[in-house]
Amino acid sequence: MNRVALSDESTGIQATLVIDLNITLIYDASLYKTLIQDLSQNKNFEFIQSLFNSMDIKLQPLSKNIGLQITKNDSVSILELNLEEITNLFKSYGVLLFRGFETNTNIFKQFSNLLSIDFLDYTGGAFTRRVIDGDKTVLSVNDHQFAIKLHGEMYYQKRKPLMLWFFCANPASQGGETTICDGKYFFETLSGSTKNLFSRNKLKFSVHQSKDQWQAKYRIDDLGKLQEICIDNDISLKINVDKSIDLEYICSAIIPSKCGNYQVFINSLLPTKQLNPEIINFDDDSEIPNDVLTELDEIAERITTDISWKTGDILMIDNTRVMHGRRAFSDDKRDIYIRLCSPAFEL
Ligand SMILES: O=C(O)CCC(=O)C(=O)O
Ligand SMILES: [Fe+2]
Repeated sequence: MNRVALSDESTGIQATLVIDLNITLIYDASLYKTLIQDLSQNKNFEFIQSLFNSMDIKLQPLSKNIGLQITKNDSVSILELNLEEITNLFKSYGVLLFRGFETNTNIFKQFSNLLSIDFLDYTGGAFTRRVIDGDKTVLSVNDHQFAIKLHGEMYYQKRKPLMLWFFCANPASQGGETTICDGKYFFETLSGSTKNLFSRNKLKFSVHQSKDQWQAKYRIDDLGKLQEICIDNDISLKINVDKSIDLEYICSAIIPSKCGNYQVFINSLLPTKQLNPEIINFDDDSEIPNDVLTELDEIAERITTDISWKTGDILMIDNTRVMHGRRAFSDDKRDIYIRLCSPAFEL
């Protein structure tokens, strides 16, 4: 047994963790700070202690900017983890990567079912996704091989998933990392003038769809139903004589955090500019200046964390404050699944 003394000078709280010798704890300043904060709020103490005492688990920051990796070295099931404490870690970190657990698509479903509700089938989504094993709530990631810039999932409509799950059935042989980035840190890194620009101007998505296109996208064929969906999503709808439609959705690129204490840069601006530049402008129809887009790309490159997938990895993302994307890849082996949902707990 090892004993590690933890103390928090500001609160005077002291604690001693008893650690089995077979446990590797990566001590990093930010993790240490979080542990101390958690201890001082009496939050994760029991979980951390029980992890340390009973399981061969390693907790490790995903990068200096974001996330926590929870690595298991033997064959205890991921379904045995303490859900309340996973919830607490998710709330503090915004991203959790579970690695080394014995998983498959079914276990991925079971585990995500334990922590989430309201799984979406991606109706109205921008990309093409395959349904996995006949379950419409387990979908492939976007089926192309190109890089996708950072975005919040479905931030082009009001009804968006608050939480995302990813499962790596098979990694790409090269490239194909999923990227993640803290929207709070992104906001803080913006120049003053860009913060100002996005506070004063909202984004406007303007999309034209033929009758066939909207019927396929929303999986409906009547205009009444389409009207309901648009009202529900704050999307303005114009129906043309040939039954093609024009949609407009206006939203801010910067939103307040769920707790209301900080600002978050999270939106679908970058991939829309990358893939369909003509459909996005500011709401007064002015263009988003190129130097601003360059600034966003530079910040993204600087503060993005890559998830280099290993088979069986499960990734849990807070879609209200963490953006994601992916690096390009060129083989057809990559098989990553996504579930879009809400947390089964208060965020
Ligand atoms: O392929 C990935 O890792 C993520 C792609 C993506 O953003 C998505 O499918 O929503
Ligand atoms: Fe995405």
